Amino acid sequence: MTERQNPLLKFRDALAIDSVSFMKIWSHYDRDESGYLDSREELEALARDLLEAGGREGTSLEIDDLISGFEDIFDADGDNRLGLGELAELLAVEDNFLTRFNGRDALTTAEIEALCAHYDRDHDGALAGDELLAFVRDLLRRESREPTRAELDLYAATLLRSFDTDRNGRLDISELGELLA
Ligand SMILES: [Ca+2]
Ligand SMILES: [Ca+2]
Ligand SMILES: [Ca+2]
Repeated sequence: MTERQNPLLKFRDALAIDSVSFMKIWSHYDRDESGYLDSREELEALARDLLEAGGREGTSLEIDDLISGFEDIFDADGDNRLGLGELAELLAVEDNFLTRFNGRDALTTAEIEALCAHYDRDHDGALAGDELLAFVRDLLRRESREPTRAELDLYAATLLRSFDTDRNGRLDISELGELLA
């Protein structure tokens, strides 16, 4: 049996989880990639890790209580599963980085560099994978609506089709410039 990893431990003392780490956390718990934390197994893994990050080895009663808590408090639309936005509320993810650019049509070069640096967690000079999804999620949330995972994937693919001019599957600074300048 492989050792279970708890991605939440890393953030035990953090004030907020950054948006790219949040996308990685999401992928960790949505094991069947359904776009929701919807099975007992997924919710239980999340509950157990949350208790562990709080310094407790949860009993099955505590885990059950916490899962009911998810449903009572965080399942805002009452569909008995957690969507992307609902988990973001639960985990206290950082504020949307892009709100600082609200009302602006074009960004300056310095602003585009700052934006790229914010999402480019592996410092390779481009946004790809979870970095790109986190950026897209924040873009779509500027319309003050939480996108679904399916919408994120679709929109990320659309952006790549339009702006990934060298077709390497990632958006670098100059490509982001085409999008945002
Ligand atoms: Ca799922
Ligand atoms: Ca990167
Ligand atoms: Ca590219």
